[in-house]
Amino acid sequence: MAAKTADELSKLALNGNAAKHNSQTNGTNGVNGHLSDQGDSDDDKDDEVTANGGGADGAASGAAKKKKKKKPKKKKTKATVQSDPPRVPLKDLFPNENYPAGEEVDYKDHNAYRTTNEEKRHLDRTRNDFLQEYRLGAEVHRQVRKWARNNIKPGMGLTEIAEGIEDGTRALTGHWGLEEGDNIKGGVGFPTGLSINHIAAHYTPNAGNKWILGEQDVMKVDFGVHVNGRIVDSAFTMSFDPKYDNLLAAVKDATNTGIREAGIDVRVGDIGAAIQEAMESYEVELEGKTYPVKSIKNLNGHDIIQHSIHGGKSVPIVKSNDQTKMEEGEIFAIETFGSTGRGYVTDDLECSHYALRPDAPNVPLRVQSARNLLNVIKKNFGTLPFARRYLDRLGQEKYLLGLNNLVSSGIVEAYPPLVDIKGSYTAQFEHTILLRPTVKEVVSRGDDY
Ligand SMILES: [Co+2]
Repeated sequence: MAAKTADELSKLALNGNAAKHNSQTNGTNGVNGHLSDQGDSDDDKDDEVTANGGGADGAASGAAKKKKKKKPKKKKTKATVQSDPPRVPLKDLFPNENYPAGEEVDYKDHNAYRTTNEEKRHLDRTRNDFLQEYRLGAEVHRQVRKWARNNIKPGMGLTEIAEGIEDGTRALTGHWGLEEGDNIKGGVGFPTGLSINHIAAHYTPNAGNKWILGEQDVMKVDFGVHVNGRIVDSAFTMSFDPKYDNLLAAVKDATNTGIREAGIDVRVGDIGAAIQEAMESYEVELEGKTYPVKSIKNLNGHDIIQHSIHGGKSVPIVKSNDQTKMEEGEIFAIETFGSTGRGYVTDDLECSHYALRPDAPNVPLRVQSARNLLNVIKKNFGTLPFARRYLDRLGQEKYLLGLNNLVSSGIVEAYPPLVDIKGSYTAQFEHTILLRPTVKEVVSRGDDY
């Protein structure tokens, strides 16, 4: 998910909100969610059928009995490879819970000592409670996006695509999110962004959406996985016509530049300058016209804190005087957006993304449906972003009045789609990085991007 630079109007409304977010560095909900041990995958069910089915009836022959003895088969056999579509929980594929590390990068310059420093190594070991959760979430992301990248084709509906990604995420984390509180333990970290062409971010279908992906479309796929509120935020761009290759290459290069420059004590404004330089060294030719690729100047990367996708720090993607430094232990989503348009986004289209604000004011709600809905949101999402579709699947109906009331009361924040000018094309790549005491871990890195 992207962070949009507050414009003057919303700055007023926010009323110093960013500072408040920033001071809140610990998780808000403190849910102790380890993965449930109850296997609920299709896979388990199939095994159940095999184990119980086909047994001999009352007139069992000796042969049948003998056969039974001959097969002291375990009740369940665990899958050792991921299925297609992905439905095997990762705890079955990694029984020792040793999830693969991301790309570990040594710090540079005056921080190079950290790699071998005994004190930092100790700190890394004692503060790594979140590391396995992060690595599990990242492996889920890689396996789900492998399916997505192999299977998403023009002609598919956006709803089908979004549900495919979300069901994969739910199955692999082992959290289908239908029982109260389950989605706070793990599962979908935020709504699946499927933003096409001039739409840069925060578009996901609402109920009844009929949008079909086209051959000439450029689609940003931005989805989140969380385990115990540790959100992996990573995105890529898909296109089906090679004419967009340079646009995608520019943004991939820009994001990798941001990842390379990021580190403890680094000023975010300097990262923005490096990102912009990489991004704007590209151009793209479309229908005989050459377009410079621009960094979208009011979209940013951001820090992530437990259960909150935006912690309060921003990572600009253009040159900036922002002197804010990255610090040890922080987690950042490094995301960049390139555009053939203005390089500036505004709110447009129907909203689908929402999140309970961590600093929600305690105001009396006169609308009954708003009170009920707030209860549902708190119990199922906490401060994690959610989509209208996620309310639908929980059986909520006619909630729009209540939802809008929560937004206007400042309790829930709406994240409407962000668009550049019509006719332009935008692309995005994003990774989550952990600024561990000893190394920078690009936890969501895969062999794809
Ligand atoms: Co993000």
